[in-house]
Amino acid sequence: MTDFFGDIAPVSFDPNGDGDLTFRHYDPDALVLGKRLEDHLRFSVAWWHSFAWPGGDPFGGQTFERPWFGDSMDDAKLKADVAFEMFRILGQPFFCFHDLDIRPEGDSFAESADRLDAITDYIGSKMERTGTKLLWGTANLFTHRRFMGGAATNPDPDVFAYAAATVKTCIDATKKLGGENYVLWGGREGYETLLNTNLVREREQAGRFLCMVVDYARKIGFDGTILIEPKPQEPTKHQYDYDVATVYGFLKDFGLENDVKVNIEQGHAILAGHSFEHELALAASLGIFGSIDMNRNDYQSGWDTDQFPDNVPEVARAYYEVLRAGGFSTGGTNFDAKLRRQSLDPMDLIAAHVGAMDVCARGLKAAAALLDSGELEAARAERYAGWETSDLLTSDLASIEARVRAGGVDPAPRSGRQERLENIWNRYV
Ligand code: XUL
Ligand code: CO
Repeated sequence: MTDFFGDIAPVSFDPNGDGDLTFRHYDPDALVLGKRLEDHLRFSVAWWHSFAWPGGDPFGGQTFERPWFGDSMDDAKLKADVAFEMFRILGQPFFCFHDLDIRPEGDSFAESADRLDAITDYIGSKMERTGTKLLWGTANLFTHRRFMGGAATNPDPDVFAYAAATVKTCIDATKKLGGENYVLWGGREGYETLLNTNLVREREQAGRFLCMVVDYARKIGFDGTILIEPKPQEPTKHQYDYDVATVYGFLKDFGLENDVKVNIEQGHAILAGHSFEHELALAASLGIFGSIDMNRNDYQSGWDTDQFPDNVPEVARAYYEVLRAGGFSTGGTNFDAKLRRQSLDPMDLIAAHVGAMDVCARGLKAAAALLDSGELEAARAERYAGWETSDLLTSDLASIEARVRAGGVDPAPRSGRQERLENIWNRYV
């Protein structure tokens, strides 16, 4: 036991509660569309932002003082102790990690790998005791300077090898902890300037890397889902996993569209010039929807500020698409979100997650009610009713021309009814 969270008690559901740390909307056991809310939302805490991030921004360094900030394995264990204390307070079912979040880097690759093994033993026994599960593991292939020119796409073959070896140890660790997914976010897989970049070769390297990852995961019997997390830029000027459509094209190119899905982050979707729901709907329709990172950007600065969600209508749109896709299978709702740097206190960490979980619960319930009413889906089906009956869609150009010329075809403009549908939407949210 640590005393980091003091006397903060486990958060419970009370719709009329008046305390700061109460769920007013998230009742894990409530049934929505026949499924427990906890099983719909599958909340996950991100180890990196909650326990490893020191509170810096581009203009200033560390603002948080945490007793586990340091480079030793004892610090890493204390960090894990505090993490599991927070999980007990929140009661969320999952967490996620990068290797670098949970263990200090060693002086050699072998030492780093041994430390990962040791800390995952330590975390694994806590998971067994508490029942908290791993949503996904991932490798940090972007912080260390060796990765400044890319990991899989680095022009130096030794960096490619270092990245591949690192991912192998992280898949092993994820499997060992029963992780339900393995994520690859290519933060440095892109370029800073086209003036020194061989686009074709770099893309091939990324494809080759991903094929090796899929092969290895299957070979060792990892039965979780492998996920790519699209992001258009930041840290690099241009990233190869730009958005869902780009990732799909990439997967098709390397024959991986049945092996890899996507982890879609709200803020990344916005950075790519899309809405979150667009990315979700597209992934679902392409058969590659996997999981979500539910954290928003600041709409004025445009940066990837990784803030906790606070906007119910916005998350309702997202969950509508998740539910329409049939809900999560191995995926879940990961808060890849960090506190603001002035939020110094342990209670801020709890308040951030409690608020975010409540926002998501409200959004999901609204989306479920609307989906259940069938109102939007009936309008959608009606809009495409002609497609069900017309033989014009499957004909060929010359026969179509003949029929149009003969006068048997009469295009009749019809209202799209957008405002009516927006009004329906607003009745539920
Ligand atoms: C970066 C980001 C990552 C990934 C995991 O923008 O979202 O934290 O989620 O590497
Ligand atoms: Co993310």
